[in-house]
Amino acid sequence: MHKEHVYLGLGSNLGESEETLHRAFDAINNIEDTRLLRKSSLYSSTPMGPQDQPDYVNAVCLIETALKPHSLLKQLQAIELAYGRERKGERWGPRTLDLDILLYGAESVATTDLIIPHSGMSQREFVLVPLFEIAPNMIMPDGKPIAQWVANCTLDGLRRLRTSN
Ligand code: ROI
Repeated sequence: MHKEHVYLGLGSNLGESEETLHRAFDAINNIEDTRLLRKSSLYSSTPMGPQDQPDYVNAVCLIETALKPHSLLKQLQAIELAYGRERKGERWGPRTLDLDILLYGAESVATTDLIIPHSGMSQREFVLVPLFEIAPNMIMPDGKPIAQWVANCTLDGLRRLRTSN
């Protein structure tokens, strides 16, 4: 069975966020034909976008999966729903659990419901720093090393949580 290496971003800023992310790692590992290979520490981060919401807990993980991008997306959305995610139509509002496909092997996807590589990645320290932790030698879609992307983003507001991993 052909499997791809896929990086996922996790975020939560409602409820017991740290607990939610730990359980989400387990849920991801239980997706059919999918195995969790590596997970980052958990990080606390100030909200990007509207500031009138709680700080986030963020992390990333590396999985190996035989699922195609849209099948994987469906599984991730089911996990989000299982953790009480409500889609209120409010853009960039708070959420109990957000799971994003950041990179899917070397593939690009551009459909209305799914864009890979994830479009916000390059400016998001709460994605790049945990990604750098688990993949320090990664070459990004523009051909540059991840260290360079990290060096170009603002790191204030991001804090590694010692309780994790
Ligand atoms: N801000 C932070 N710090 N972390 C997130 O995961 C996150 N997710 C979002 C928006 C609302 C853009 N802001 C975020 O979707």
